[in-house]
Amino acid sequence: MKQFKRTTVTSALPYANGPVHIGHLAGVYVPADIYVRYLRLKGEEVLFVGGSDEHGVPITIKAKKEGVTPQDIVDRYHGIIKKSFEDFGITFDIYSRTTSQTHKELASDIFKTIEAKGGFVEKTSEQYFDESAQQFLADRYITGKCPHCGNENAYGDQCEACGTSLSPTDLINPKSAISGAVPVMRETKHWYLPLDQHEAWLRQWILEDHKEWKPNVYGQCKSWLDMGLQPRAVSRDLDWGIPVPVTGAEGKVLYVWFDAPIGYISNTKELLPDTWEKWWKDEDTRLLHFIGKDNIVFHCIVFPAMLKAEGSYILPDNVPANEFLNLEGDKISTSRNWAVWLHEYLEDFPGKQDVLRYVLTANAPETKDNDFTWKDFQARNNNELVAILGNFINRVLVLTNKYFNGEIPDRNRFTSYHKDVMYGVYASKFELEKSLSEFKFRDALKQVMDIARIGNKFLQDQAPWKIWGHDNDQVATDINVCLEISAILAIVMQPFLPFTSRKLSKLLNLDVYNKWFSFGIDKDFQSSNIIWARNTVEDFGKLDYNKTLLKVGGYINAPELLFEKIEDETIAAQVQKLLDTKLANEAAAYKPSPVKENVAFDDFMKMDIRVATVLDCQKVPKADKLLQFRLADGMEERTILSGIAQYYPNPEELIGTQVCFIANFEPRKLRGVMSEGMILSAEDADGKLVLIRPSVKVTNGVEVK
Ligand code: B3M
Ligand code: ZN
Repeated sequence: MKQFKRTTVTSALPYANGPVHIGHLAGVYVPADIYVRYLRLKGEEVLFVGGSDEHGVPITIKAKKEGVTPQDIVDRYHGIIKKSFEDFGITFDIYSRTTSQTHKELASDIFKTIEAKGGFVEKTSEQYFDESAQQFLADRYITGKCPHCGNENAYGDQCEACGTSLSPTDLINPKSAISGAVPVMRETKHWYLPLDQHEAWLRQWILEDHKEWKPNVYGQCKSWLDMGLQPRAVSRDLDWGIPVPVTGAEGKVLYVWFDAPIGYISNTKELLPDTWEKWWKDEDTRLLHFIGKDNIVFHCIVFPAMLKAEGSYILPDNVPANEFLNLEGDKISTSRNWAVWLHEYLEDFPGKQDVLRYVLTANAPETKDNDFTWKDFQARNNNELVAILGNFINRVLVLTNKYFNGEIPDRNRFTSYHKDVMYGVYASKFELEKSLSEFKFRDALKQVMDIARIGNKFLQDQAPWKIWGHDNDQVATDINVCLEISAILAIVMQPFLPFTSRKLSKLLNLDVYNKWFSFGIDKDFQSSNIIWARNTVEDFGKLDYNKTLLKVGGYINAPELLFEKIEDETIAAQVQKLLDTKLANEAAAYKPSPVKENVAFDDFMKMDIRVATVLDCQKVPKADKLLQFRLADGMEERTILSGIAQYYPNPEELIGTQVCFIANFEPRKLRGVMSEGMILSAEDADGKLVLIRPSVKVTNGVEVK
């Protein structure tokens, strides 16, 4: 394998049209941050580039909806997103934006270079034009009826009801979303990247030279290539974006997917105006793109073709894309608010960034889509972080204080058994590095936990509390070994659990913590994080089977818990929050059924609707849906069966409440029981039936009119 001198790591630029959620973190930013922190730990030269993607049609649509400018939208969300990443300890060297001046210039320059080399083809085609708004319509700006499912509100690029990808001309009765006008076809010229001309080298480069790419990435590339590549338009008729920098292109901007990946380069240039080129043009630089699976084609095929056409840039060495994270069984969706937003998580779980980082890594969608559930979140916190990692560290700190007043004891009874234990720890560290080098973050995190497991088992087997007073030298040696394992944990956990690593380093009084502290970096957490990450290097280098990190005679600090149990109520509240979202979504999506044909007053009067009090209510045996009511109807009593059992799992709770029923409904026999009427319910948006009752108690038998 080629030896590189340095690594440029990019992570997808999130669209600045909404906040970021756990799916973003799990799929892209946590793995990228772990990887970068790991390289820094090893003392390697690495640059971590991030930023917001601030162009594209969805941003203009959101702006229009809110009556503000697209710039207002991106200013708002860029700030929120940047802060979320900082809060979660994502240690970008730069997080900038694609509306920066540097970016506009560089994107234009790259376009011009490709254009000058004849790397584009120009084509004229017919596209929908809105005559009243005097503009061409982006696919998203055209709505109409879906030819597949009949949904009246499908978009020109996709029907959200049935999920089919569409093109605007597929829509039946297309309408402009700007003016409501029926659009007309008009000719327009665009610049295309002729991907078909790039197919041969792409095939060789990906399918032959990069067989080591993750199977999900390789497989997607292969299927794109096997379908045959088509020229792709890289310009759009739109007024939000970077103007196409050639004459004759008035009113046209660069397609967002043309300018966005260039953002990685521009942000590097903004950070390092004099030395940026070595991160992008030197064959000794290894380029890595961390992305989600929906971005694979752009990073493995389109962007490399752009860079190749430009001619002076390196291509990615790997693109470790992840699959998707779902939430409680449903696809995460910004528009449906089906997400756990990072800023909201921190409001509900202050200081628990590492718990989320842990859960998202342990359950990362590395090879297939995965599901985030609050129950799993709780279980991993309570059964893994608290019970394994936190428990080990806490016992060690408490015992050191109890037996040695916090002083690190000597290990003069160090035996081959202790040596074997330490060997096990180093074997895990070795596996951890191997997993990270293969982008297997879940496996790597498991190695961290295995080190804690080794520690716990060792402590349990040695049981110093049983020999204290009989053989204190033995206890001293065992505690020394446990403290050493704790120190190793503080360092190897740093890429995964940076906040906990910092806390543990402080508790153990590790050199690295003290040095870090002397930077005074608590004041500025983000830069502190980077300095911190860089300064753990020394200790990672010292991690050597034959050496120790801790000095005998040094002191540790008073114990503090690293993690705390998360209670059932806390989890129930989060689940309830999601259920509320679901209900709100259903209510928002609800379309009342058409009103039925008019009825005359006399016809209405034929219906005898009355109020009664429930005397008794029970499930009908062997009938899932039926409840049997005994009602006091002001006359005698009557029995009515109603198909609402699944919505009232505790029917006895209905006793004493009032219901409305049709008294002159033809009696009929159901399951051998005569039902004398019909009880009235409303059917909610989700299909749930809810009993109708008077708002205050009324006399049994009165009529509803
Ligand atoms: N903004 C799509 C996304 O957020 C897009 C990524 C750009 S990476 C250059 O999924
Ligand atoms: Zn459809």
